[in-house]
Amino acid sequence: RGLGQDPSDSPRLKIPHVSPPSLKTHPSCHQGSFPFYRLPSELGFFSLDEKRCYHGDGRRLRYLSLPVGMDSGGASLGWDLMDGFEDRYVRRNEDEKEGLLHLLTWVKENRGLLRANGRLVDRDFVSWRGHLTKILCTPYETQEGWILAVTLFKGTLYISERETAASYKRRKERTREQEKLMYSGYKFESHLCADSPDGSPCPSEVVNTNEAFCSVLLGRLASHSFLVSGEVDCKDPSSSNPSPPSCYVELKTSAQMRSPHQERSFHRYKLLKWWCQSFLLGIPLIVAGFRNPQGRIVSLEKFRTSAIPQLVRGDRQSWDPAVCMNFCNAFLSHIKKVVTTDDPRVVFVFSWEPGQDVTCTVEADSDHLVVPEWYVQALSQ
Ligand code: 0WD
Ligand code: CA
Repeated sequence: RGLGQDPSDSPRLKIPHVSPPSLKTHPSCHQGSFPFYRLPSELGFFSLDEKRCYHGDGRRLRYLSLPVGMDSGGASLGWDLMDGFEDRYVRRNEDEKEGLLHLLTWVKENRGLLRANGRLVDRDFVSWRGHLTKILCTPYETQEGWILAVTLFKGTLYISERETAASYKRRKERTREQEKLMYSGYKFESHLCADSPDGSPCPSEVVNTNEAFCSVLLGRLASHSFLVSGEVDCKDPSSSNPSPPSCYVELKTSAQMRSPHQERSFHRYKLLKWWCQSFLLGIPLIVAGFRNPQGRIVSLEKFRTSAIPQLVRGDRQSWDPAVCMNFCNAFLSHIKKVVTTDDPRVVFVFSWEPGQDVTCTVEADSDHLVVPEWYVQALSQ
């Protein structure tokens, strides 16, 4: 303008197409002090039953029941985590992609709790905890990439994962040994969880991975407010702080360590994921079972989530929790900058592969919506 151009010249045609900026993921780009992170507060919860049906209550919440003598180290363990793999195992159908379904169902049923300041949902982001865990681990991840689909709807950004081609392939090519390993994690829960606060675990029960108890929490990371939901393994009835999420406990299994090399890789990879996952929801305690090569639990150990960063601090090639959180902060800011079209039919697809930057493409009228039509209808009423 002002340079004698024809006013009918559309500026749209003159500006070369600028693709959305990319984002660096290397740890060196995200060092610094730990950003502000508020302990999340529970706003509600829901349960998924043995048929994967949603219930707006806590019917699938279970209670931690540790074996007598665990604290003195004298527990007699030897639990066989392979027991029932053949005949008492009901597997969730992983071909059914739920996306944000159950979380959005909770939001729909509780939208009165979220409406404020002239917004339908007064939060910057809505997502599963598992998706945020992947974001936190990104600067240190060397194996698996991810795809996160994002839609802006009425001022809130919804983040939902898409399966990558590589993880689809891995899932379809899982060996029997890998299936058994997955089963063993659930079987471990059967040994430590009871249906009531003073009940006893039933280790011979059928393992059904459709079942879940999910907590829904409000959180804040720096300038980003979010609504996040994650699956909670159990509640500690004897917790000194009975209010959620402080009374929640995460259960984990891992291979018994027999060499300094195995110990290093436990610190470097396992503890990184365990810390990210539990820290995000404010779960203070992780109970870990170590299994021998035959699939029997040989020891139990408690990890305080807050103590994990100190455990790994001295390690060579260690990870830094501040880098994880700073990267998450940067990625959420990046999403806010890139995703500015408020339309449930528009999906911004962020992709990342180890060693590369985060890139983004846009689907103007997507076949794979993040925010389904029923949700748009329900919230617009
Ligand atoms: O479709 C999928 N691939 C997944 C679905 C992967 C992970 C979770 N989910 C489902 C969960 O069942 C839950 O209903 O999403 C919901 C929210 O989960 P989240 O807390 O955000 O997910 P995440 O933190 O990744 O996993 C929590 C737990 C796992 O605990 P461990 O200790 O293994 O990290 O969810 C369970 C598992 O117990 N889980 C699954 N449950 C059913 N199907 C699956 C799966 N494929 N993967 C993990
Ligand atoms: Ca678990």
